[in-house]
Amino acid sequence: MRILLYNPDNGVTRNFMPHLWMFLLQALTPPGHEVLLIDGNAQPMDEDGIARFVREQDIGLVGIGAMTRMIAKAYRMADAIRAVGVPVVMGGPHVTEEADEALGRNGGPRHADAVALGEADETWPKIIEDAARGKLKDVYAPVDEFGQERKPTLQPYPSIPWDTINLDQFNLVPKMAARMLQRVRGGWGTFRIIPVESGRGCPYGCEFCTVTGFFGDSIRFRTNESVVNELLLLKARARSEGGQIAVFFIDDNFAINVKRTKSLLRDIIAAGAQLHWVAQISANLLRDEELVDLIAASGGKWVFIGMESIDPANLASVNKGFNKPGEYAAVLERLAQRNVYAITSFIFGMDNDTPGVAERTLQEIRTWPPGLPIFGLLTPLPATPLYKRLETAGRLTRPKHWQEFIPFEMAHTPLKMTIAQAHAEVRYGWASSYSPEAMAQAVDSLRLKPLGYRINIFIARMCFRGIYFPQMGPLAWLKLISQNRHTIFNLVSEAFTTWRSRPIRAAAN
Ligand code: B12
Ligand code: SF4
Repeated sequence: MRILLYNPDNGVTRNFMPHLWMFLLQALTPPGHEVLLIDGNAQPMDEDGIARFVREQDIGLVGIGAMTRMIAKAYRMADAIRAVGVPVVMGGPHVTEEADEALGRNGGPRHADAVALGEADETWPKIIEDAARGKLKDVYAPVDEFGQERKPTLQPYPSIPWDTINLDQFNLVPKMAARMLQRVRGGWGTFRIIPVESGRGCPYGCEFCTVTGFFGDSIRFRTNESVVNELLLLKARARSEGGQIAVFFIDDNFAINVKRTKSLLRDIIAAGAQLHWVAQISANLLRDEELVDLIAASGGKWVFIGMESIDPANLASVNKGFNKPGEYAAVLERLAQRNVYAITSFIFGMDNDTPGVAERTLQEIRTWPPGLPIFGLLTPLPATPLYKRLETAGRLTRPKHWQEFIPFEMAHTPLKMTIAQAHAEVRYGWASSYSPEAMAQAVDSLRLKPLGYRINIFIARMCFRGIYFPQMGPLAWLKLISQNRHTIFNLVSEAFTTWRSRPIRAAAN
């Protein structure tokens, strides 16, 4: 049977990275089947396009995964596929919480033939077997023989054949530039960000988060050896194709067990498996100097920190009191001293937020080393404690907000500001942080660092801006390049001067 795994785009920006679930399920597919992957972020498709694709490619089963944010599009695509007679199985965090919605059991239309609840590592082979026999069940739950929920151990962990998988759709280097960049030092004909997990689960239980409920509060880790081997495979691929691969450790809190993280990072260094990497780590765990040393030595370049708010009352209200705003600056300095920078994520519209929260937050941010600030709105995702609290209090203004997804539109009213005010704060945060002046300032603040760091932060800022300001097509990018032409000109001239001075220095020597 030919199987298509599909993940829809979010309609606002292109994701910089493919989704791990696709590669994982592909690796877990029993022999005798062929699995094709389409990530809507890399290969945009509409309903007609996907219906045509499954017919022309003789697809026998389509698996669709989606977060809540993309579920409306996922349902539309599923409807189009089912309309041409091909069965659809859906999985991922949204349908796990809203299986009845996907199966049309709550009065709405049916979108999926089957739903895979929770982690599907062990149920996926069974789903394929049933689909091949034409006997799909409605629901596949990861349970043991006694009907108790069972979480995959991650030991052993499937080996994803990164050396042979077709990754053509996941290259961040524009086609026009690829040939020229292949010859740049180290080879830049391809640049791929690849998701790797080293563990699953998070015990912290922040009120707005799906993770503790979905993956559980006990953490499961892969062996160091299995992670190191995966990195070595990726490194070999990058070398063989004259390109670059960076890794995103998608663990929710990569240093949740500091001792184990240190041991993994030491093993990465010992095996020479360093690649540039990004990971999510909470600020409280970055107090440890030795950990930060190892992060830098093992290739860590960016750390995503869910700061959420600079107001301790807000943090307490969402069960994230372990974040201490008073130590944010020291944590970021500690990272920056080792040339590691932070993606600092903030949520506005919390219950203690009042108008002006964005400027108050920006005043703090301006005192920190440059990074990539991102701003979102508090969103009640299905089955989270936040959803339940707001529902009980009768505060949900759009209880089924995912059915009509509107970017940056709240689904409940915050206590001390209106929905419109909360959005205005987010807009202010993005506009102030990513204006051409702010970009130039971020680059300039790294003037004592080598040029590479300035280019890195500039390109990262150009991309991150797209999370809020739609920049899907070449025209949007051209406009952005023109707005930032002074910074680009300065960086290019400095690069040119550095390049020209090399032979002169060599000759002088
Ligand atoms: C990496 C990541 C991202 C990446 C992008 C995704 C990517 N390219 O990988 C980035 C950083 C860009 C990102 C952004 C966002 N993310 Co995110 N992200 C994650 C994260 C940390 C890891 C995802 C992952 O790979 N997990 C590991 C794999 C193995 O698990 P999985 O995807 O769930 O897949 C398993 C099962 O769900 C199931 N499955 C999944 N799909 C399918 C499909 C089929 C057919 C089947 C059978 C089974 C199946 O089988 C898999 C194996 O067991 C998760 C948290 C987490 N730990 O999962 C949050 C998470 C998915 N993100 C979340 C959110 C909210 C967001 C944002 C909306 C945040 C924001 N406010 O901006 C944005 C939206 C991005 C967008 N595209 O629009 C939520 C989603 C909750 C929900 N109900 O939708 C999560 C769960 C985190 C949370 N705090 O709750 N994210
Ligand atoms: S620390 Fe991160 S992953 Fe863990 S519960 Fe909080 S927000 Fe979710």
